[in-house]
Amino acid sequence: MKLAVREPMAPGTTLREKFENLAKLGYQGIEITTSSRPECVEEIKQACEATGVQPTITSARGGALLEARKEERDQALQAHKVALEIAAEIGALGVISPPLITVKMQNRPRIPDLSPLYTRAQLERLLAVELYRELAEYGAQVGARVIIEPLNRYEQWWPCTLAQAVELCREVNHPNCRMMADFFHMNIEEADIAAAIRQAGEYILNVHLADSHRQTPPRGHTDFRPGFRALKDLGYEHYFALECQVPGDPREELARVAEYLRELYEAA
Ligand code: LER
Ligand code: MN
Repeated sequence: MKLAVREPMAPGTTLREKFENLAKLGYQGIEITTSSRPECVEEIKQACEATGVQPTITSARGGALLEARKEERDQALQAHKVALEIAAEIGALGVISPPLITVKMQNRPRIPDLSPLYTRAQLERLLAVELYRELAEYGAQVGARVIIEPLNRYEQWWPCTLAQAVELCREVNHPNCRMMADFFHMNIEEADIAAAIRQAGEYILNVHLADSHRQTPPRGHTDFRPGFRALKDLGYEHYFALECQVPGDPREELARVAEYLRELYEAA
């Protein structure tokens, strides 16, 4: 089991300290979020080389991919391309992309309903397919993937389930367009987490871990074992990244959680 955390969760002030601390605490990877910027690439590469901790994912910074205003979509498209370039340079799999999070969480203007020509849902979908195809093609050129993230209904109208994200990937129909599974969102949206994972199969390139109330496992009531079993059966070989609150002393808690998750995964 390869464990990672999101960059802001790693103890330490500088990137180098964060990488060093993660190595000591039993983590092999880090998802680059605030430092997903071209000027940080050298520092990330050096920290990776010195500690062996691998940057696994980058983030796109700026714009909103499915906003009503074209200039915001263009900005997001460009930001995704930069994040794909950074991912390729630092050896990360690709850029995470929840397509509608920014529009919903920042209360931005949504694509209008143009029925009876096209409904809003149809337009958002058509646009998503076009934009993700362009990004997948760009990803293939530079050597990285766009990784769509389904989120729960309170953070994104769609895609919310793994099946909806798989459907989107199938429509994009490009090997560099894939998706991920987040246990916090799955706990809200999936009827059966293990079945959803089995159906998504090889489309899953990344996993986020948080307990039911978005704190470190096992503080909540999510049973991770059936989902872990499904991932093991699929031969999932990518990272599991913690994305949650870390109560108490972060070093103690992160070390304890790494050990706990490894044991749980082994036994699943
Ligand atoms: C947001 O809730 C989330 O799960 C993040 O991974 C978004 O990038
Ligand atoms: Mn997530």
